[in-house]
Amino acid sequence: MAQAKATVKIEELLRPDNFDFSTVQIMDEEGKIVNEALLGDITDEDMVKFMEEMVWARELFERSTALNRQGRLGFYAPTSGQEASQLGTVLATEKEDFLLPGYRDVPQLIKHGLPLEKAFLWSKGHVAGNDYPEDLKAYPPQIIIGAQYVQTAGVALGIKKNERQAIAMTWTGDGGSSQGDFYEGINFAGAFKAPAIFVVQNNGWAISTPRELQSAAPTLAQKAVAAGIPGIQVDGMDILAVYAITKAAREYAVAGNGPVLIETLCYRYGPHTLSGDDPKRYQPEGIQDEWRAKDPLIRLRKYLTAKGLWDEEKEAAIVQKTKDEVKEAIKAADQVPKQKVSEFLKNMYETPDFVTQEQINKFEAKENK
Ligand SMILES: Cc1ncc(C[n+]2csc(CCOP(=O)(O)OP(=O)(O)O)c2C)c(N)n1
Ligand SMILES: [Mg+2]
Repeated sequence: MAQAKATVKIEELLRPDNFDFSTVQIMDEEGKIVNEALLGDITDEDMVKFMEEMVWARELFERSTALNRQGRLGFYAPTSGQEASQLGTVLATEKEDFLLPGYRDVPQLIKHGLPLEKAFLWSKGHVAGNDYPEDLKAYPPQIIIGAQYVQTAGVALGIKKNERQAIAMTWTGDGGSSQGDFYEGINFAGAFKAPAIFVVQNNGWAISTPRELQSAAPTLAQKAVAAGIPGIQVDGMDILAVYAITKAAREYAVAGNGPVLIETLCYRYGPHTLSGDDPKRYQPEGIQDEWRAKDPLIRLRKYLTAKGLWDEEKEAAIVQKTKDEVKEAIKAADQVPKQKVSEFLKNMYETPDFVTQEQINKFEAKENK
Protein backbone atom coordinates (compact mmCIF):
# COMPACT_ATOMS: atom_id res chain seq x y z
CA MET A 1 0.00 0.00 0.00
CA ALA A 2 1.29 3.48 -0.82
CA GLN A 3 2.18 5.86 1.98
CA ALA A 4 -0.93 6.92 3.88
CA LYS A 5 -1.91 10.56 3.79
CA ALA A 6 -1.85 12.37 7.07
CA THR A 7 -2.97 15.93 6.56
CA VAL A 8 -4.72 16.14 3.23
CA LYS A 9 -8.12 17.82 3.02
CA ILE A 10 -11.04 16.14 1.29
CA GLU A 11 -11.69 19.30 -0.78
CA GLU A 12 -8.20 18.98 -2.23
CA LEU A 13 -8.84 15.42 -3.31
CA LEU A 14 -12.27 16.09 -4.76
CA ARG A 15 -10.98 18.00 -7.76
CA PRO A 16 -10.66 16.83 -11.36
CA ASP A 17 -7.08 18.16 -11.30
CA ASN A 18 -6.12 16.19 -8.19
CA PHE A 19 -3.07 14.14 -9.06
CA ASP A 20 -2.36 12.83 -5.58
CA PHE A 21 -3.32 9.17 -5.53
CA SER A 22 -1.65 8.06 -2.31
CA THR A 23 -3.82 6.02 0.03
CA VAL A 24 -6.26 7.82 2.31
CA GLN A 25 -6.40 6.31 5.77
CA ILE A 26 -8.11 7.44 8.97
CA MET A 27 -7.65 4.40 11.22
CA ASP A 28 -4.48 2.36 10.97
CA GLU A 29 -4.02 -1.37 11.39
CA GLU A 30 -3.54 -0.99 15.13
CA GLY A 31 -6.89 0.72 15.52
CA LYS A 32 -5.39 4.19 15.99
CA ILE A 33 -6.86 7.31 14.46
CA VAL A 34 -4.08 8.69 12.29
CA ASN A 35 -6.05 11.39 10.51
CA GLU A 36 -8.34 13.19 12.93
CA ALA A 37 -9.12 15.98 10.45
CA LEU A 38 -10.67 13.62 7.91
CA LEU A 39 -12.88 12.06 10.56
CA GLY A 40 -15.27 14.99 10.16
CA ASP A 41 -18.58 14.46 11.92
CA ILE A 42 -18.28 10.66 12.31
CA THR A 43 -19.39 9.98 15.90
CA ASP A 44 -18.74 7.12 18.32
CA GLU A 45 -22.30 5.96 17.65
CA ASP A 46 -21.56 5.85 13.92
CA MET A 47 -18.50 3.73 14.61
CA VAL A 48 -20.49 1.28 16.73
CA LYS A 49 -23.00 1.05 13.89
CA PHE A 50 -20.16 0.39 11.41
CA MET A 51 -18.87 -2.38 13.68
CA GLU A 52 -22.32 -3.96 13.98
CA GLU A 53 -22.75 -3.90 10.21
CA MET A 54 -19.32 -5.44 9.57
CA VAL A 55 -19.98 -8.21 12.11
CA TRP A 56 -23.29 -8.81 10.36
CA ALA A 57 -21.58 -9.01 6.96
CA ARG A 58 -18.85 -11.36 8.21
CA GLU A 59 -21.46 -13.68 9.71
CA LEU A 60 -23.60 -13.50 6.59
CA PHE A 61 -20.53 -14.66 4.68
CA GLU A 62 -20.00 -17.53 7.13
CA ARG A 63 -23.62 -18.65 6.95
CA SER A 64 -23.83 -18.25 3.15
CA THR A 65 -20.69 -20.35 2.76
CA ALA A 66 -22.16 -23.09 4.95
CA LEU A 67 -25.47 -23.00 3.05
CA ASN A 68 -23.60 -23.19 -0.23
CA ARG A 69 -21.63 -26.21 0.94
CA GLN A 70 -24.89 -27.88 1.95
CA GLY A 71 -26.20 -27.32 -1.57
CA ARG A 72 -28.88 -24.91 -0.39
CA LEU A 73 -27.54 -21.88 -2.31
CA GLY A 74 -26.28 -21.57 -5.86
CA PHE A 75 -23.76 -18.99 -7.05
CA TYR A 76 -21.88 -17.30 -4.22
CA ALA A 77 -18.95 -14.87 -4.29
CA PRO A 78 -17.29 -14.52 -0.87
CA THR A 79 -17.27 -11.07 0.69
CA SER A 80 -15.08 -11.74 3.71
CA GLY A 81 -12.25 -9.16 3.90
CA GLN A 82 -14.17 -6.60 1.86
CA GLU A 83 -16.58 -5.49 4.61
CA ALA A 84 -15.10 -2.01 5.06
CA SER A 85 -15.04 -1.43 1.32
CA GLN A 86 -18.59 -2.63 0.77
CA LEU A 87 -20.29 -1.21 3.84
CA GLY A 88 -18.26 1.99 4.08
CA THR A 89 -19.49 2.93 0.63
CA VAL A 90 -23.10 1.86 0.92
CA LEU A 91 -23.62 3.32 4.40
CA ALA A 92 -22.74 6.71 2.91
CA THR A 93 -25.72 6.49 0.52
CA GLU A 94 -29.33 7.57 1.05
CA LYS A 95 -32.48 5.60 0.30
CA GLU A 96 -33.07 7.77 -2.79
CA ASP A 97 -29.72 6.76 -4.29
CA PHE A 98 -29.68 4.10 -7.00
CA LEU A 99 -27.34 1.12 -6.65
CA LEU A 100 -25.81 -0.88 -9.48
CA PRO A 101 -23.83 -3.69 -7.82
CA GLY A 102 -21.68 -6.49 -9.16
CA TYR A 103 -22.01 -10.15 -8.18
CA ARG A 104 -19.93 -9.74 -5.00
CA ASP A 105 -21.95 -6.73 -3.79
CA VAL A 106 -24.98 -8.46 -2.31
CA PRO A 107 -24.42 -7.08 1.24
CA GLN A 108 -24.78 -3.52 -0.09
CA LEU A 109 -28.10 -4.43 -1.71
CA ILE A 110 -29.40 -5.90 1.54
CA LYS A 111 -28.37 -2.76 3.44
CA HIS A 112 -30.24 -0.71 0.83
CA GLY A 113 -33.43 -2.68 1.41
CA LEU A 114 -33.27 -5.99 -0.47
CA PRO A 115 -34.88 -8.70 1.68
CA LEU A 116 -32.33 -11.42 2.47
CA GLU A 117 -34.75 -14.04 1.14
CA LYS A 118 -34.50 -12.35 -2.29
CA ALA A 119 -30.72 -12.39 -2.14
CA PHE A 120 -30.83 -16.14 -1.51
CA LEU A 121 -33.29 -16.67 -4.37
CA TRP A 122 -30.95 -14.74 -6.66
CA SER A 123 -28.10 -17.00 -5.58
CA LYS A 124 -30.25 -20.01 -6.45
CA GLY A 125 -30.88 -18.57 -9.90
CA HIS A 126 -34.58 -18.09 -9.21
CA VAL A 127 -36.24 -15.29 -11.16
CA ALA A 128 -38.11 -14.18 -8.02
CA GLY A 129 -34.72 -13.05 -6.74
CA ASN A 130 -34.75 -10.30 -9.36
CA ASP A 131 -38.24 -9.10 -8.54
CA TYR A 132 -37.44 -6.16 -6.27
CA PRO A 133 -39.66 -4.22 -3.89
CA GLU A 134 -41.16 -1.12 -5.59
CA ASP A 135 -39.29 1.34 -3.40
CA LEU A 136 -35.87 -0.31 -3.69
CA LYS A 137 -33.74 1.75 -6.00
CA ALA A 138 -31.31 -0.82 -7.34
CA TYR A 139 -30.64 -3.29 -10.11
CA PRO A 140 -29.84 -6.94 -9.45
CA PRO A 141 -26.11 -7.75 -9.31
CA GLN A 142 -24.34 -7.57 -12.67
CA ILE A 143 -22.41 -10.64 -13.80
CA ILE A 144 -20.93 -9.12 -16.97
CA ILE A 145 -17.73 -7.53 -15.69
CA GLY A 146 -17.86 -3.74 -15.92
CA ALA A 147 -21.25 -3.51 -17.66
CA GLN A 148 -22.77 -1.78 -14.65
CA TYR A 149 -20.46 1.21 -15.17
CA VAL A 150 -22.16 2.19 -18.43
CA GLN A 151 -25.60 1.64 -16.91
CA THR A 152 -24.58 3.81 -13.97
CA ALA A 153 -23.72 6.69 -16.28
CA GLY A 154 -27.22 6.41 -17.74
CA VAL A 155 -28.98 6.15 -14.40
CA ALA A 156 -26.99 9.10 -13.05
CA LEU A 157 -27.87 11.18 -16.09
CA GLY A 158 -31.54 10.31 -15.50
CA ILE A 159 -31.22 11.44 -11.89
CA LYS A 160 -29.73 14.73 -13.09
CA LYS A 161 -32.39 15.31 -15.73
CA ASN A 162 -35.11 14.66 -13.16
CA GLU A 163 -33.38 17.14 -10.83
CA ARG A 164 -33.30 14.67 -7.96
CA GLN A 165 -30.95 15.10 -5.01
CA ALA A 166 -29.43 11.68 -5.37
CA ILE A 167 -26.60 9.69 -6.92
CA ALA A 168 -26.10 6.41 -8.71
CA MET A 169 -23.47 4.21 -7.06
CA THR A 170 -21.73 1.26 -8.63
CA TRP A 171 -18.95 -1.19 -7.78
CA THR A 172 -16.59 -3.18 -9.92
CA GLY A 173 -13.23 -4.85 -9.26
CA ASP A 174 -9.62 -4.32 -10.30
CA GLY A 175 -10.35 -6.67 -13.19
CA GLY A 176 -13.43 -4.66 -14.11
CA SER A 177 -11.31 -1.53 -14.40
CA SER A 178 -9.68 -3.00 -17.53
CA GLN A 179 -12.98 -3.33 -19.38
CA GLY A 180 -14.06 -0.95 -22.13
CA ASP A 181 -17.32 -0.37 -20.27
CA PHE A 182 -15.36 1.03 -17.34
CA TYR A 183 -13.80 3.80 -19.44
CA GLU A 184 -17.00 4.51 -21.36
CA GLY A 185 -18.98 4.81 -18.15
CA ILE A 186 -16.66 7.21 -16.33
CA ASN A 187 -16.05 9.24 -19.49
CA PHE A 188 -19.73 9.68 -20.31
CA ALA A 189 -20.66 10.52 -16.72
CA GLY A 190 -17.79 13.01 -16.58
CA ALA A 191 -18.78 14.71 -19.83
CA PHE A 192 -22.38 15.11 -18.65
CA LYS A 193 -21.50 15.85 -15.03
CA ALA A 194 -23.82 13.01 -14.02
CA PRO A 195 -23.99 12.35 -10.26
CA ALA A 196 -22.34 8.93 -10.10
CA ILE A 197 -19.97 7.34 -7.62
CA PHE A 198 -17.82 4.72 -9.33
CA VAL A 199 -16.15 2.36 -6.87
CA VAL A 200 -13.30 0.03 -7.86
CA GLN A 201 -12.78 -2.56 -5.18
CA ASN A 202 -9.19 -3.46 -5.83
CA ASN A 203 -8.83 -6.79 -4.05
CA GLY A 204 -5.64 -7.61 -5.91
CA TRP A 205 -6.94 -10.36 -8.19
CA ALA A 206 -9.43 -10.94 -10.96
CA ILE A 207 -9.94 -14.63 -10.33
CA SER A 208 -6.29 -15.72 -10.83
CA THR A 209 -5.02 -12.62 -12.65
CA PRO A 210 -3.02 -10.33 -10.35
CA ARG A 211 -3.57 -6.59 -10.28
CA GLU A 212 -0.12 -5.94 -11.85
CA LEU A 213 -1.26 -7.66 -15.04
CA GLN A 214 -4.46 -5.59 -15.29
CA SER A 215 -2.76 -2.31 -15.98
CA ALA A 216 0.62 -0.56 -16.04
CA ALA A 217 -1.02 2.32 -14.17
CA PRO A 218 0.46 2.60 -10.64
CA THR A 219 -3.02 3.19 -9.21
CA LEU A 220 -6.50 2.52 -10.55
CA ALA A 221 -7.78 5.79 -9.08
CA GLN A 222 -5.67 7.76 -11.56
CA LYS A 223 -7.75 6.42 -14.43
CA ALA A 224 -10.19 9.17 -13.42
CA VAL A 225 -7.82 11.79 -14.85
CA ALA A 226 -8.59 10.83 -18.45
CA ALA A 227 -12.30 11.27 -17.74
CA GLY A 228 -11.72 14.67 -16.12
CA ILE A 229 -13.15 13.57 -12.79
CA PRO A 230 -11.67 13.24 -9.29
CA GLY A 231 -10.04 9.91 -8.46
CA ILE A 232 -9.20 8.93 -4.89
CA GLN A 233 -7.43 5.87 -3.52
CA VAL A 234 -8.59 4.74 -0.09
CA ASP A 235 -7.46 2.09 2.39
CA GLY A 236 -10.30 -0.31 1.74
CA MET A 237 -9.73 -2.11 5.06
CA ASP A 238 -10.47 1.13 6.95
CA ILE A 239 -14.20 1.71 7.10
CA LEU A 240 -13.76 5.22 8.46
CA ALA A 241 -11.71 6.32 5.45
CA VAL A 242 -14.02 4.57 2.99
CA TYR A 243 -17.10 6.12 4.59
CA ALA A 244 -15.67 9.65 4.95
CA ILE A 245 -14.45 9.79 1.36
CA THR A 246 -17.64 8.29 -0.06
CA LYS A 247 -19.83 10.67 1.94
CA ALA A 248 -17.84 13.67 0.71
CA ALA A 249 -17.91 12.33 -2.85
CA ARG A 250 -21.68 11.96 -2.63
CA GLU A 251 -22.07 15.57 -1.52
CA TYR A 252 -19.78 16.67 -4.35
CA ALA A 253 -21.86 14.75 -6.91
CA VAL A 254 -25.25 15.84 -5.54
CA ALA A 255 -24.07 19.47 -5.66
CA GLY A 256 -23.79 19.14 -9.45
CA ASN A 257 -20.01 18.74 -9.77
CA GLY A 258 -20.18 15.40 -11.56
CA PRO A 259 -18.93 11.89 -10.81
CA VAL A 260 -16.11 10.59 -8.60
CA LEU A 261 -13.99 7.45 -8.90
CA ILE A 262 -12.93 5.76 -5.67
CA GLU A 263 -10.41 2.92 -5.54
CA THR A 264 -10.57 0.86 -2.35
CA LEU A 265 -7.49 -1.26 -1.58
CA CYS A 266 -8.81 -4.47 -0.09
CA TYR A 267 -8.55 -8.23 -0.18
CA ARG A 268 -10.91 -11.17 -0.44
CA TYR A 269 -10.07 -14.00 1.93
CA GLY A 270 -10.57 -17.32 0.22
CA PRO A 271 -11.58 -18.16 -3.32
CA HIS A 272 -13.03 -15.92 -6.03
CA THR A 273 -16.34 -17.78 -5.84
CA LEU A 274 -17.43 -21.03 -4.26
CA SER A 275 -17.59 -22.67 -7.69
CA GLY A 276 -14.15 -24.22 -7.40
CA ASP A 277 -11.06 -21.99 -7.77
CA ASP A 278 -8.19 -22.48 -5.33
CA PRO A 279 -6.28 -19.29 -4.44
CA LYS A 280 -3.30 -21.34 -3.26
CA ARG A 281 -2.61 -22.07 -6.93
CA TYR A 282 -2.26 -18.41 -7.91
CA GLN A 283 -1.56 -16.34 -4.78
CA PRO A 284 1.81 -16.17 -3.00
CA GLU A 285 2.17 -18.05 0.26
CA GLY A 286 1.55 -15.98 3.36
CA ILE A 287 -0.50 -13.29 1.62
CA GLN A 288 -3.69 -14.19 3.48
CA ASP A 289 -1.92 -13.63 6.80
CA GLU A 290 -0.55 -10.28 5.65
CA TRP A 291 -4.06 -9.10 4.89
CA ARG A 292 -5.57 -10.67 8.01
CA ALA A 293 -3.31 -8.32 9.95
CA LYS A 294 -5.09 -5.42 8.23
CA ASP A 295 -8.56 -6.81 8.87
CA PRO A 296 -11.22 -4.09 9.06
CA LEU A 297 -13.08 -5.72 11.95
CA ILE A 298 -9.98 -6.23 14.07
CA ARG A 299 -8.85 -2.62 13.90
CA LEU A 300 -12.27 -1.11 14.66
CA ARG A 301 -12.89 -3.71 17.37
CA LYS A 302 -9.61 -2.70 19.04
CA TYR A 303 -10.51 0.98 18.94
CA LEU A 304 -14.06 0.57 20.23
CA THR A 305 -13.09 -1.94 22.92
CA ALA A 306 -10.44 0.44 24.27
CA LYS A 307 -13.12 3.14 24.48
CA GLY A 308 -15.49 0.80 26.32
CA LEU A 309 -17.95 0.88 23.42
CA TRP A 310 -17.62 -2.75 22.35
CA ASP A 311 -17.29 -6.15 24.00
CA GLU A 312 -17.61 -9.86 23.25
CA GLU A 313 -21.20 -9.97 24.44
CA LYS A 314 -22.27 -7.26 22.02
CA GLU A 315 -20.56 -9.04 19.18
CA ALA A 316 -22.04 -12.42 20.10
CA ALA A 317 -25.52 -10.88 20.10
CA ILE A 318 -25.09 -9.55 16.55
CA VAL A 319 -23.77 -12.92 15.39
CA GLN A 320 -26.77 -14.71 16.90
CA LYS A 321 -29.21 -12.20 15.41
CA THR A 322 -27.64 -12.69 11.99
CA LYS A 323 -27.83 -16.47 12.31
CA ASP A 324 -31.55 -16.20 13.12
CA GLU A 325 -32.08 -13.79 10.23
CA VAL A 326 -30.37 -16.21 7.82
CA LYS A 327 -32.36 -19.17 9.13
CA GLU A 328 -35.66 -17.36 8.53
CA ALA A 329 -34.64 -16.09 5.10
CA ILE A 330 -33.44 -19.44 3.76
CA LYS A 331 -36.60 -21.07 5.06
CA ALA A 332 -38.70 -18.49 3.20
CA ALA A 333 -36.58 -18.88 0.04
CA ASP A 334 -36.96 -22.68 0.17
CA GLN A 335 -40.72 -22.30 0.36
CA VAL A 336 -40.96 -20.37 -2.92
CA PRO A 337 -42.08 -22.87 -5.60
CA LYS A 338 -39.19 -24.16 -7.70
CA GLN A 339 -38.71 -22.34 -10.97
CA LYS A 340 -39.70 -24.36 -14.03
CA VAL A 341 -37.57 -24.33 -17.18
CA SER A 342 -40.56 -23.01 -19.15
CA GLU A 343 -40.88 -20.10 -16.72
CA PHE A 344 -37.22 -19.35 -17.04
CA LEU A 345 -37.60 -19.23 -20.82
CA LYS A 346 -40.73 -17.09 -20.61
CA ASN A 347 -38.75 -14.53 -18.65
CA MET A 348 -36.19 -14.06 -21.40
CA TYR A 349 -38.27 -11.80 -23.65
CA GLU A 350 -41.52 -9.92 -23.26
CA THR A 351 -42.63 -11.59 -26.51
CA PRO A 352 -40.71 -14.82 -27.10
CA ASP A 353 -39.10 -15.29 -30.51
CA PHE A 354 -39.97 -18.36 -32.57
CA VAL A 355 -37.17 -20.60 -31.26
CA THR A 356 -37.73 -19.67 -27.63
CA GLN A 357 -41.48 -20.26 -28.04
CA GLU A 358 -40.77 -23.73 -29.42
CA GLN A 359 -38.63 -24.47 -26.36
CA ILE A 360 -41.32 -23.13 -24.03
CA ASN A 361 -43.86 -25.47 -25.65
CA LYS A 362 -41.48 -28.42 -25.40
CA PHE A 363 -40.75 -27.89 -21.70
CA GLU A 364 -44.36 -27.12 -20.83
CA ALA A 365 -45.39 -30.42 -22.38
CA LYS A 366 -42.79 -32.24 -20.28
CA GLU A 367 -43.67 -30.36 -17.07
CA ASN A 368 -47.39 -31.02 -17.46
CA LYS A 369 -46.99 -34.78 -17.83
C1 LIG B 1 -17.25 -9.52 -19.62
C2 LIG B 1 -16.85 -10.66 -18.74
N1 LIG B 1 -15.66 -11.28 -18.95
C3 LIG B 1 -15.29 -12.30 -18.14
C4 LIG B 1 -16.11 -12.72 -17.13
C5 LIG B 1 -15.67 -13.88 -16.22
N2 LIG B 1 -15.29 -13.33 -14.91
C6 LIG B 1 -16.12 -13.42 -13.85
S1 LIG B 1 -15.49 -12.67 -12.49
C7 LIG B 1 -14.07 -12.26 -13.30
C8 LIG B 1 -12.97 -11.53 -12.57
C9 LIG B 1 -13.35 -10.17 -12.13
O1 LIG B 1 -12.39 -9.66 -11.24
P1 LIG B 1 -12.54 -8.27 -10.54
O2 LIG B 1 -13.16 -7.28 -11.46
O3 LIG B 1 -11.22 -7.91 -9.97
O4 LIG B 1 -13.60 -8.53 -9.38
P2 LIG B 1 -13.50 -9.49 -8.12
O5 LIG B 1 -14.14 -10.79 -8.53
O6 LIG B 1 -12.08 -9.63 -7.74
O7 LIG B 1 -14.33 -8.86 -7.07
C10 LIG B 1 -14.10 -12.71 -14.61
C11 LIG B 1 -13.00 -12.52 -15.57
C12 LIG B 1 -17.35 -12.05 -16.95
N3 LIG B 1 -18.19 -12.37 -15.99
N4 LIG B 1 -17.69 -11.02 -17.77
MG1 LIG C 1 -10.53 -8.25 -8.03
